[in-house]
Amino acid sequence: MSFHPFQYLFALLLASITMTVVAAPDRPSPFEFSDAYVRASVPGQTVGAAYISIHNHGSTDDILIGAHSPVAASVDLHSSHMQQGMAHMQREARLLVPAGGQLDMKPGGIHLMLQDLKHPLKEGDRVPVQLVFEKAGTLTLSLPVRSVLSASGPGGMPPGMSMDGPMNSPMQGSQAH
Ligand SMILES: [Cu+2]
Repeated sequence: MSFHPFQYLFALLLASITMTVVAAPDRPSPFEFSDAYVRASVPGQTVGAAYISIHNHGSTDDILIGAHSPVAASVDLHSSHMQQGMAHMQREARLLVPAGGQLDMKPGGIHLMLQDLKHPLKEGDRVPVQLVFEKAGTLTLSLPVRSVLSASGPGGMPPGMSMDGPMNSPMQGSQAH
């Protein structure tokens, strides 16, 4: 039995996709996680950002109320928004994960802010992140570290709540966390 080369390519592709998927949480939950990663840090960078899309397949709303990671002194829930041409971030105490819906995190939007990184985050590493939900409790995920290339640079954020310069357009939100 022989395989067409494309079948090998397809298998390799599937394997690589599978490897980037978030590890299973440590106990059953109504959630499915996707598009989850931590941004690789650059030398001198003391804050990081992580993104996770949380799909709630359950029949009750839940609320993300906190996060932790051993690689950061603390992890805050943040949202980003544009104000007078500047990207601003603000801390959120509670983020709704609606029943049958999802909470999407992405650059320029909602994200997890990793404060005071304890060591650099390199592409290929995996970072444990705990999510604390009001109802589901604490779930632990293992997120891959990805380097995110952007024309505006890796976005070494100052340890503050606002960006250090205007962005060219809301579509080029990769500079913001
Ligand atoms: Cu932030």
